[in-house]
Amino acid sequence: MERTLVIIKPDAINRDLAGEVIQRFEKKGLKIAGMKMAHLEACTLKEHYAHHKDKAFYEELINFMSSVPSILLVLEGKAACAVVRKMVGSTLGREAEPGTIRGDYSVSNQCNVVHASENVEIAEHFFDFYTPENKKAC
Ligand code: FUP
Repeated sequence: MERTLVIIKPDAINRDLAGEVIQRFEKKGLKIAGMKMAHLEACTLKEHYAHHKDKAFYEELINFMSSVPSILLVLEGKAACAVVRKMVGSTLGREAEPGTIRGDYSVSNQCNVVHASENVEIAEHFFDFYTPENKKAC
């Protein structure tokens, strides 16, 4: 069975949407294989979003993502990565299709409710990446 990593972002926590978002994944038939709340640190996030480091929104993105704790969720199911990415919708809230999580809950480019791993390799990398042991390296 495939596993993927979802981050329920600070905007969803601030807007009390975490339960609703988690419920959508559960109702779809995905199993919660792990869950924890964690205050993601800027140094960790800088590595996570390194591919965006030259973008104008990079610093603001790091500040936003480290503003309050997020929920890290490991979801398990058949083709979990693709299924979850489809449910999450496209990156920019205003452009995301209605019916997707971002399409239903976000009109923002930055505050788009959730992050989901693109594929299994990336998901597996981030399972280890967001452990307390890794945090010490920052
Ligand atoms: P995604 O894989 O859909 O999460 O999207 P990206 O990796 O391309 O983008 C990561 C994050 O950058 C988004 F979730 C939000 C942020 N972002 C902005 O803040 N402004 C933009 O114009 C585009 C992305």
